[in-house]
Amino acid sequence: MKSGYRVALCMLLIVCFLHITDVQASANRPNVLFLAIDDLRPALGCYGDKTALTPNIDRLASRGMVFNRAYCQQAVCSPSRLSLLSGLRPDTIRVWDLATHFREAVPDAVTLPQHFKNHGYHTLSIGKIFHGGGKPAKDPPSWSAEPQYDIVRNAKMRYALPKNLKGKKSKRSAAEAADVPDNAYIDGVVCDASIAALDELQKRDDPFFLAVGFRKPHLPFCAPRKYWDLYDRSKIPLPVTTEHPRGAPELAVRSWKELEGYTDIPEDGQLSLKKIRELRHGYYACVSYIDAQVGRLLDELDRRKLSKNTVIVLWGDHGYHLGEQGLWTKANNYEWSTRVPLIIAGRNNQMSSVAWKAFSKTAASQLDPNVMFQGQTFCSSPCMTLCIYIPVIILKENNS
Ligand SMILES: [Ca+2]
Repeated sequence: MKSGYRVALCMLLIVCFLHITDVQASANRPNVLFLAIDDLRPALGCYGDKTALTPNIDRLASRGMVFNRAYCQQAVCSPSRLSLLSGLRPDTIRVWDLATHFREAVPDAVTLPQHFKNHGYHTLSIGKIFHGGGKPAKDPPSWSAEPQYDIVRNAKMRYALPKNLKGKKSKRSAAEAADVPDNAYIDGVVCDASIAALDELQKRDDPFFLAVGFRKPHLPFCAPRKYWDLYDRSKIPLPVTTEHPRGAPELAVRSWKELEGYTDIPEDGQLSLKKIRELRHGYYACVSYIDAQVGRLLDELDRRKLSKNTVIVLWGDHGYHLGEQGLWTKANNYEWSTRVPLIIAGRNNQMSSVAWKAFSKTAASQLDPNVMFQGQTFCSSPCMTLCIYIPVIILKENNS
């Protein structure tokens, strides 16, 4: 796949939203639930993963559009997130690390939530959206209210087992299974806060853009035991290949030193088969834990009769290696680390289906992906605008 198309898939998300909101600005404007899931590769049933138990995200996918060839801009949290949220490439916002704020290079950039805010939406952030710490975690122009749980440093929200609550370093065990409720960890707390926020948001006259950021399945793989118990560890497949690609340059197989430093990970990084199995089990347990939180939000939208007027987007900030190719975590350019889940569920399935068909037939065949697919450049092209507007107009006519 050409690199430009990788950029295009994430940009499509933004462009669809921008133009949908423009067209419907004076009519019936949908709410937006924007779900960011940290370090989630497409380990989901709806992506054909036969191990993953993700009934709720699969339920969302069944009424939306699943993008099978979505790729992040850079397989690192902050560059990926800030790129998607600004609609600009990492090279443009000059963010390739975890410490730089995009407004240093592009102070006047209009982010996705900021655009909604500028067009009459109430925008709210709960959990990890821009980034989980430091300067990049904050962007006041994007939000109508103070973000909640955007930076969390409390070890008690990260670990639950007594042995892991001891110590001062942030890295303790790389995984834990504890007999605790969902909100013993941060993501259950974020979900609780999001459900509470919906109560307030529904009372408002203006539509909402609610961004909810879950931190699992990012390391450490800590989840309530009931999600571990969904899986038989011995039946979770091992990595198909554990060798570096033959002939690959050393730089290409250099990965993030993220797993190292946890108390149960050997200093030399050589993992036993037992530990590999545990980590892969832990990742899937965390995916199911997050799936349950997504299910709670979907149920709450249904209960409040908000589903019919809420566009839902679910995306992962980058992919992940769980021992494949001898690599762990992210920060490399192989498929496992760059491919992401992206699901857009409109108020009805027709919206996303028609929009995607128009995009793929009209735009992708006519444009130079190396030039067109970036932020405002992409949006300002009459051709691209047309191909997005057409399905929106059709939908508007059908709905009127
Ligand atoms: Ca991440």
